[in-house]
Amino acid sequence: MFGSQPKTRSPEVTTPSSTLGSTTGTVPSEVIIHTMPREFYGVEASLSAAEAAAKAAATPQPLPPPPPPPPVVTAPTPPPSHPANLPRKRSWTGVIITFLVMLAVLGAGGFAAYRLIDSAKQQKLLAESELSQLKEQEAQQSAADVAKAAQDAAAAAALAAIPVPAKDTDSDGLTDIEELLYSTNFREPDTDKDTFLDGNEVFHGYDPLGLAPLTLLTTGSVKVFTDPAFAFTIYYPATWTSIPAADAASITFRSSRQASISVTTVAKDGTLPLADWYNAQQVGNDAKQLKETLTKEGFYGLSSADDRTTYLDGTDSVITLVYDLGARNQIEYLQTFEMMVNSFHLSPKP
Ligand SMILES: [Ca+2]
Ligand SMILES: [Ca+2]
Repeated sequence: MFGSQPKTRSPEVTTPSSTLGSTTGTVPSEVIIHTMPREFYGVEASLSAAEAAAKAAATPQPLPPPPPPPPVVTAPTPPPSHPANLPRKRSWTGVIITFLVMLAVLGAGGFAAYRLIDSAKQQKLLAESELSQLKEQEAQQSAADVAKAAQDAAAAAALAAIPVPAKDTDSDGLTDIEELLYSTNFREPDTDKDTFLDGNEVFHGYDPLGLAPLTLLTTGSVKVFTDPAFAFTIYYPATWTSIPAADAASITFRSSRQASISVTTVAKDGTLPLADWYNAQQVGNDAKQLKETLTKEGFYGLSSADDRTTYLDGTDSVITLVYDLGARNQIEYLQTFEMMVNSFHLSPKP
């Protein structure tokens, strides 16, 4: 080996073959000596002690072997416990008790279900009963509502059928419409300032526009109608129209507002009182429901409660005066009607 046993070899000398024989034992000057590189002979062999120590120090030392792993400590195996899960031996008593408990639970559940179903049935019956009662109440209420609506409608119709007095602005007894007939001031209750109200003057036949003895006739506010058949006279507004009936038994004075006042004459037993005559005219007539009156001309009469019909006793005749409101449901000419009743006059029989 190269390292352990360094060889010490003399340098080889090479000489040319031509000159080798002849020059044995001597070395010519021109001889070339080749030496081997140092590494060829081994470095350690020629190293000094100091170099060897330095090399040894530079050479890495092998690592010490790792320590052995600690021994694995395993938990000690527990001792075998008592086999709790092992099937125990059942006794018949336990089975019977379990069976009885289950039977009791099932019975209680069934009873609860029965009570629940029964309660639901009772509630359903109660709801049906309440619904039936509610429907009956609604039907009764509906019938009552219908009846009440009919009563209200009838009352409204009756109320609408009741005529109302026309407007009288100055409250002098003449409606604003009537004030036009007599050319009075509808805002002045005493137009001529004679301390008599306009309505009162018309009622008695006086002219409300002038001092007495001016009358409605003298001022031209009214005209005189003379009935040819029964020989009576009566005033009527000058602007109204007189319309005799075909049978000449009545005369109608019509206003421009369709209201009218008619006069009808019928014969009567001269000895028969007016009330008896009235009661005999129609079943249900009761003269006690009429009001007695006496005209300015001295005629006894009976007037209806609404003052729009008057029966005058002509002894052997009855003169009926009727104020017809016409299409208007307002009382516009009541004072004029009273004026005409007061003006009625029977001519003496020849
Ligand atoms: Ca008036
Ligand atoms: Ca007056």
